Amino acid sequence: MADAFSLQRVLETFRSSLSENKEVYIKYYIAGWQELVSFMNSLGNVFSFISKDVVSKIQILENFLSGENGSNYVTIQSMVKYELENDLVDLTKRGSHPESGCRTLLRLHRALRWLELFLERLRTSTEDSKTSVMCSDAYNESLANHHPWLIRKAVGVAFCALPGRETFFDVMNAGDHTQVVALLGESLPLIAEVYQITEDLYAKNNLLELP
Ligand code: 1Q0
Repeated sequence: MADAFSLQRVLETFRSSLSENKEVYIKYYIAGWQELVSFMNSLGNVFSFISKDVVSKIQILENFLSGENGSNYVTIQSMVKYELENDLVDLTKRGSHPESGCRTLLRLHRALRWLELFLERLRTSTEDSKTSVMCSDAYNESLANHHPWLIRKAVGVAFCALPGRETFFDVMNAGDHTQVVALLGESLPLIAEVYQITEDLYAKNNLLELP
């Protein structure tokens, strides 16, 4: 199957998202998320409320990118500069710009931290490790801090429906366990780098708590 999910492709997309001078291309950043969404969809309907939210955020960013001001949305850096300079971001409470590129990307950015923590757990896990535990530990350490109670509950239910570790390794389509672990070891610094660059940029501009 040519278009089956593969960890390799996720890795390549995130790799393409880094420019030579360490800016992050939105086009590839959202392409990486698109790959992860197709993976999530293959896990079943319990996850559709999660993937729907990711898809709508990808769509918002895609619309900016293909819109008339698209040239300002080429990188996360240019987007932040453009939206801030033109007062296009609701900074303290939701107002006339409830769906700015900055606040939309921030949601994916926080989720990327979850992904990094989860994949690191998967990489170092042993045969009897439970994916639901790895997932929820990673979630509690990251995204959960930004979610209200109801969502945390729903997410908890979804985690119980996760396939086991074996299945995860299989669907990654990256060979046997040793090869998957090696590829994860290769991917994680990259995901961490994209995450850190965005984190620093948002911190510098005081954007980490956008409503
Ligand atoms: C594979 C299992 C997936 C587990 C996902 C864990 C994270 C759950 C987060 C769920 C939140 C969904 C409900 C919507 C919440 C929104 O309110 C919230 C805030 O947005 P807003 O507009 O209301 O302010 N949205 C978010 O926080 C965005 C959440 C995105 C979650 C993305 C999870 C992506 C998971 C991808 C699959 C990864 C598979 C990993 C293994 C593959 C190997 C590379």
